[in-house]
Amino acid sequence: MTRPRQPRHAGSQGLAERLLAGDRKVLGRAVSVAENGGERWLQLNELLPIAGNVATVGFTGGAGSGKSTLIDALIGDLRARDLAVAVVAFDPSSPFSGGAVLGDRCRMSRHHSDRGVFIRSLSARGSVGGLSAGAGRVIDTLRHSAFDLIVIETVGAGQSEVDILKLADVCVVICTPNSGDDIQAIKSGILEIADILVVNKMDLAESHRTVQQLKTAQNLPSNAAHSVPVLSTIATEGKGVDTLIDQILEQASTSHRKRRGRDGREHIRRRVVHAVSQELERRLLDSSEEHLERLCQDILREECSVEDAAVAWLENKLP
Ligand SMILES: Nc1nc2c(ncn2[C@@H]2O[C@H](COP(=O)(O)OP(=O)(O)O)[C@@H](O)[C@H]2O)c(=O)[nH]1
Ligand SMILES: [Mg+2]
Repeated sequence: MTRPRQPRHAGSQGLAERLLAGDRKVLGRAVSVAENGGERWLQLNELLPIAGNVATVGFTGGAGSGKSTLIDALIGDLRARDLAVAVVAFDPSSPFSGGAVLGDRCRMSRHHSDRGVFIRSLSARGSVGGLSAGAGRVIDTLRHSAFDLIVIETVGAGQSEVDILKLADVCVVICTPNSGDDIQAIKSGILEIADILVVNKMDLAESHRTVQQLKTAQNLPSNAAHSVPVLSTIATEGKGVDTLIDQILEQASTSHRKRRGRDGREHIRRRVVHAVSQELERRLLDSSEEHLERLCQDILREECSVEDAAVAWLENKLP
């Protein structure tokens, strides 16, 4: 399929070229363009290949389960393996944005001065069309960068977070001992998309029991089709992180196609529908389409509501 032509923008051209050439200095700008969406994003996106190659791993779990601490330890280990990593945190309380939560500022600032590490916190605010649409654009953009792995952090709270995790090739769900996380996770449908379960805070009491419970649940005949590894970590001490990375990299190398097949279609459909509505909005706001003008007049004369007008306009257009 050929892409519809958009007017070229010199800035977008340079940005796309540098991004594809692996220039990390332009990443912040490219991510902002993607996050904000709109015309600039359409121009940039047109210049990028359809699919990027960088593998993505999503981390989710309750607030305070240790996602950020674990990702921080992961960054250290990946760098020791000479692998470059980009982190996108969709978590308003994330220390990546707050800066002060982790306490260990030296460790974080080491990452910040390291060109092999890119960290960005995003919020729903400012992103056109909500969290998951903005996330999709940002992750698509990073997939064209020169990193070896993209890490996504989300609090596993709602549908938009589940949507974000579906963008990831590998999904890691973090539980903590005795917190009822496992039950919450099942409720929100997160476990269905987990590829790896991690019990973090193994230094706490009852941790082995939690691991055992999750392993038992994995082995139930009803779960036979979706049995995933259960790993243990102590994020604050970096324990278990090496094994977790091995597992992530192994799954990332094989799971891209699997995920696209499993739930990719529905997810892509959602994104296409969203993109259609964005594009429609852009075109309609710029046009003086006759039927729309007439409906606006009707609303002003209080002859119909905005909702009635919207339905009337669409029914006139759609088959
Ligand atoms: N005891 C213990 N505390 C941990 C561990 N991992 C993280 N924490 C602490 O849990 C708190 C929340 O961690 P954070 O990474 O911000 O959680 P997030 O909200 O999931 O990103 C912090 O005080 C961490 O120091 C662990 O393995 N053991
Ligand atoms: Mg966090």
